[in-house]
Amino acid sequence: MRQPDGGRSPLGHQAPWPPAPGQQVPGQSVVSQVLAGQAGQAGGRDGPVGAAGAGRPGGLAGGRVRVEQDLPPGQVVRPDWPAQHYGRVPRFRPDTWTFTVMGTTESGVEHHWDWAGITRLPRCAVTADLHCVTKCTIPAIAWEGIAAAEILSAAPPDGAVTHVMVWAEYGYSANIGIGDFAAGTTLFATAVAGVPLTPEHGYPIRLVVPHLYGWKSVKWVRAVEYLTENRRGFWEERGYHNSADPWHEERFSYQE
Ligand SMILES: Nc1nc2c(c(=O)[nH]1)N[C@H]1C(S)=C(S)[C@@H](COP(=O)(O)O)O[C@H]1N2
Ligand SMILES: [Mo]
Repeated sequence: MRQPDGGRSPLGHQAPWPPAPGQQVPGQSVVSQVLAGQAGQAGGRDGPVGAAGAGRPGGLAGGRVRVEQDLPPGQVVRPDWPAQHYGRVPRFRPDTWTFTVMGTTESGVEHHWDWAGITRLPRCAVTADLHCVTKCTIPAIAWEGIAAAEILSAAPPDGAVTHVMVWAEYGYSANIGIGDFAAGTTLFATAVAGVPLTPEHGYPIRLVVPHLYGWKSVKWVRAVEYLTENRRGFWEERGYHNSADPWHEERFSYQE
């Protein structure tokens, strides 16, 4: 198993890894940063982020044997599944909850679904690893939900759209290219292995983009905004990479 390498980037710079105590990293809440400072460590698979961890509904699919090449560089498998996010877990209010597609739609108008409408959309399943930029990988999560491509056909973007911003409760956001959004493995997950998402993992619905670092997999999604230019989201504005390809270790914005 490959171990964290001290953060040597593809460009040969020394990345700010491990982060200094108190430094914000995607996946660490304010609370876990405080604990990190107290424990004298931050992030990583043995870090205090996992201390608040929930149970793992998924499990390794079929006792799969993992070879090192399965993992993006610098990642370490973590068999449990702690929730990782910034801030608090929002409460789902089904009566007022809406899912909006806005921005540069083909028709020029916004699309809205209520929760009942979302649950009527065709469903799909994708089993994939989740790679957090804090270097832990949660293997083989059996996601179920609605393909992002389904949203694209139900609420088509204008031909000029190049990126989407995915918005969550409390203003969290992440930007991805329209091609990443349209990819066959990108979905809005509502369940794992037949069980609805837990609140910590994004209930009632979250984006999953398995081929990008985890901060792009926005939990508690409320809106998708079609963009005709690339605009940075929450972590992308705070020193993290705009593209976030884990196979190329696109962790930090200085690498761009
Ligand atoms: N709304 C929201 N979504 C979020 C985050 C967040 O802070 N807020 N954290 C991201 C990060 S950094 C990761 S690694 C994954 C973790 O998902 P998990 O907690 O289900 O493992 O959620 C992502 N989605
Ligand atoms: Mo993360």
